[in-house]
Amino acid sequence: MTRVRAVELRLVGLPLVRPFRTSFGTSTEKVCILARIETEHAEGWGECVADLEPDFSSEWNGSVWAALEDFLVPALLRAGDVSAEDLDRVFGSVRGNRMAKATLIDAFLDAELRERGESLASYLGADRDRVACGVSIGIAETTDMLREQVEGYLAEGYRRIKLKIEPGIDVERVAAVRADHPDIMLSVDANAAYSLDDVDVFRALDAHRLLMVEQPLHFEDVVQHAALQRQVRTDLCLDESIRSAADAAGAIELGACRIVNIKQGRVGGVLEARRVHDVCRDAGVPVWCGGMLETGIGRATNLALAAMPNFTLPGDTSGSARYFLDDITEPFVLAPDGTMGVPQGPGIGVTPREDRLEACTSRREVCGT
Ligand code: SMG
Ligand code: MG
Repeated sequence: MTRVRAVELRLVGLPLVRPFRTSFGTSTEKVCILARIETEHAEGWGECVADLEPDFSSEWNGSVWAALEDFLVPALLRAGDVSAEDLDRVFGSVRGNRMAKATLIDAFLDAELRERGESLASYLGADRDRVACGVSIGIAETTDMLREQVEGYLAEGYRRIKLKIEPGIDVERVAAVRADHPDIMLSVDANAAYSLDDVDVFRALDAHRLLMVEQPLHFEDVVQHAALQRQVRTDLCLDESIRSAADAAGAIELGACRIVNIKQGRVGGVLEARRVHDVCRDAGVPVWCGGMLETGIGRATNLALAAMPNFTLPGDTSGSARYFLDDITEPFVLAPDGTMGVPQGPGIGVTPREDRLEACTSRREVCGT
């Protein structure tokens, strides 16, 4: 049990090495909120997965900052002696706002673990110290440009290639990449861009032996995903639709997916992510760690999560160089065998480099003493 003395919020921005285009837009810069929590004995870091706009989710940096400043940080400062497991209760009067809550829950847990000298990976019950990594490739201008990018990432060692797709830029691209690489682990992610009227697209994709089709339909429509899963052979995976362990249990029960993408920030932090993992494990559903173009802070958190036993598929835990010229932490480097080391130090095992943090910060606020 420990008391939170202060919370420092920062808005940081880092240019991406190449634009990242999805079915809902193009990002050229990573802009996110970092929280640093000071407890009586330690400090901890949390990174928010929200973005500049409410496109991937209904939360965005502006809503997260407001939720933190107006409700969540004051609740934490008022809470007195607590442990990370108490925070769901501390934040219980605020509905939703999972990405905002995750930022504080992860930062608090990091501080708690640093205080007792335990790594996040060990706390979560990780069963390995390296994890297999995949890469998510944005929608490219042309098929040939995509093929070239795939070639480059495979040469770096990535163990699974995920292609972003949208209506009209799908089957032909997948066919081209599959023809180049008959045996790679290949998947697609539609970010909710299709409807059940597009079932023929997914039937056509069946021919290309994809590992999965991620979030093909509307983010709120689990029943329709179940209807689609009955009509295609390829495993469906849900991302946006899974906001909690309860969502995961419901989706699995309905037959809406056979694989789950776990993003700890999307589900309200690593503690809920562990519950999602457990629900899926008990149902025999494999999971993998999603990514939100995190800086080294969020990446360290993701790597610890990805080392849990039911994370049996390579995640979107790519090397820092795939995103940034100069990360906020020391860079995470992909080994030639396509794996990355899980941080072993106390907590998430990394901290921002002071000079980089200052250079990237555009807004800062300290709450508490
Ligand atoms: O972190 O490498 C990464 C990005 C992985 O494709 C990725 N994320 O829907 O899974 C997803 C997307 C959401 C990111 S939108 C900016
Ligand atoms: Mg996704």
